[in-house]
Amino acid sequence: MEKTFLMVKPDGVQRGLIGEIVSRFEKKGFKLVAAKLMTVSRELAEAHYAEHREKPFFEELVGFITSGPVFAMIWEGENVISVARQMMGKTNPADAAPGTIRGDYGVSVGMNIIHGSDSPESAEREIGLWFQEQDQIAYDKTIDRWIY
Ligand code: ABT
Ligand code: MG
Repeated sequence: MEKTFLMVKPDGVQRGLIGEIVSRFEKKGFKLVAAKLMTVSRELAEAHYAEHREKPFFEELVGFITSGPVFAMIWEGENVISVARQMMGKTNPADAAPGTIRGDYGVSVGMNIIHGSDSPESAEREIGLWFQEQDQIAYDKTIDRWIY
């Protein structure tokens, strides 16, 4: 089953949106596999955003993601990587449809509340970056037979 890395960014944590965001993915039918509230080191932030290292907004990005605690998660389910991205909405909340997380709660591209892996390759890379193998909990949910 597919897994993705999702993170409530510092703005989402400060605004009290952890529960709301977790609830959306739970209700959708995805399974939470790992989660932790944590502060982000500069080293981890730079590794996470390595693809943006040359971009003009890189410093701002690293500063933002290290500015307060984040809530890091691994979620599992059929097509969870692309479906979670759809549930998050477009990167710029101004373009994100109502009903998506960014569309409902975000205003600016710099503080867009949530991160989600954008491909199977980035999901694998980010899960390895943010979590240890033993952090992942394998368990069955009896409700799954009504979801799949
Ligand atoms: P992330 O989940 O943060 O990776 O966002 P997403 O994948 O939707 O968008 P990308 B393209 O990966 O943007 C990464 C972060 O960079 C910010 N950004 C992006 C800017 O501030 N200015 C820009 O012009 C662009 C293209 C938005 C994303 N995160 N934040 N916060
Ligand atoms: Mg991205």
